[in-house]
This record gives sequence, C-alpha cells and structure tokens, in this order.
Amino acid sequence: MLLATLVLTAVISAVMLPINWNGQGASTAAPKIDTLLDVMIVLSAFVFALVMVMLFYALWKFKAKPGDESDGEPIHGNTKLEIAWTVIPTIIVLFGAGYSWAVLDDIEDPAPNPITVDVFSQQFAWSFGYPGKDMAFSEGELHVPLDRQVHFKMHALDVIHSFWVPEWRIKKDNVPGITTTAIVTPDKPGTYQLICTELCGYGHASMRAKVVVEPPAEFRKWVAGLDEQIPEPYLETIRRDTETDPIPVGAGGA
Ligand SMILES: [Cu+2]
Repeated sequence: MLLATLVLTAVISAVMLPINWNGQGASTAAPKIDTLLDVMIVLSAFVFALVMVMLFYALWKFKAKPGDESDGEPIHGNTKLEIAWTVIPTIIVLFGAGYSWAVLDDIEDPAPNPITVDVFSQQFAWSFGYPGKDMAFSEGELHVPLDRQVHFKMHALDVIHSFWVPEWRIKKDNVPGITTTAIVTPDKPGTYQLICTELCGYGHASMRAKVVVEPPAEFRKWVAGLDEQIPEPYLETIRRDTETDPIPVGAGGA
C-alpha cells in the first residue's frame, strides 16, 4: 500500500510541478516562495495519494458480496491506527509551519540601507509617498529602485484593502487604524501591476496601479520630478495609525 501511495504521489507531483503556478518572478522572495509552494504540492500530493489508495483498497477489499444483506462487523477502535493518523498529520503540519516560518524570516530579513515608501489605499485608488524632505507623492503609479530593499508602509484611508504585485509574490493587507509593513527587494526591472486583493466595494476590480522597477538613478530622477507632496489627510493617517512593525516611517533615505 505504501508503494502504491508513493507511486501515486510521484505521478501527481510530475503533473503538478512543471506548471508555472505563480507566473514570472521579479523579487528576491519569488524563488523562495515558489520552492515553498513546490514542497507543499508534493506534501499535499502525498496526503491525497494516501487517502485515495486507502479508500480504493477498502472499496475493493470490503465490498459486500451480491445478496449479502447482513450488518458489518462491529469495530471498537484501533489504537495503532488512531496514533498513526494523529502523529503523521501533526508532523506534516509542523514541518509546513516551520519551513514557512523559516522562509518568511529569510525574505523579511532587513537589508542594509532600505528605502521606505508609504502606500495609501482608498476606494478605489492607490497613491504613494516617497522619503525625503519634500515628501514626494504620486497617484496611480509606483516607482521603486532596482535591487534595493523596499519597506512599504501600508495605510488604509477607509476600508481594508490588500497590496499585491504578483511578480513580487508578496501580499499585505492595508488595515484602517494600523500601519502594516511589506518588505520587498525587486530584482528585475520592468513594469508590473499592483492589484487590490481584498474585496473593498464596487470599484474593487479596477483598483490597480502601475508599478515601475528601474535603476536607482532613474528612480531618483522620477521622484525629483514629482511636483505633489503627501496631502495633509494622508499624513494624518501616518501619525495616527498604530505601527505594527518597529522600523519607523521614513527610516530609509532616497
Ligand atoms: Cu479592493
């Protein structure tokens, strides 16, 4: 039975693993998260295979003969089986939790000289504040420098929204009243899309923003060319909200 389970696990994994589930990756976190997903796919395939093999074995082995209308034998538990089906899932879940924890810890490891960008979300638009004395502000378009860790400070002005750039893999809720943090190091230049992934009202599906990852010099030039500053009501959310991450707002320099 173990052999059948392992063979079925291998077959399912061989079908599932070559599929590029997450699409192109464009941050240092992407390959680590993709590997985590692959490990989880193999583990899930094993559990699925085990259940299927036991189910079909039971269907075949204990099938009633034609005309047999009698009750099945009464069963009063099976200690060995119950220990096994408690211990094995516990080990699998603890391994999954430990591994995910290690990956999260790794991808959120603070790098030297990060840049902080404030993200403001509201029904149904994104806007951004950049560090520096003049607090440059952009609406509907986010620029970040290539190969530098960015600490995004998330602020929600009305309801809960969620910040998601699929190529970066990172997703973080924007919650009114608190400031959450997402840490990303973009490692491929290009243009991407920021998508709101928390159903936030009628305009949710169109709540998107353009994301540009570019060399540091071009990024500085773009920020310097912004002529708007973070508006006062937005600054108010920064001051008022509870910080959930110890890294202070504006710690990174441009
Ligand atoms: Cu939304």
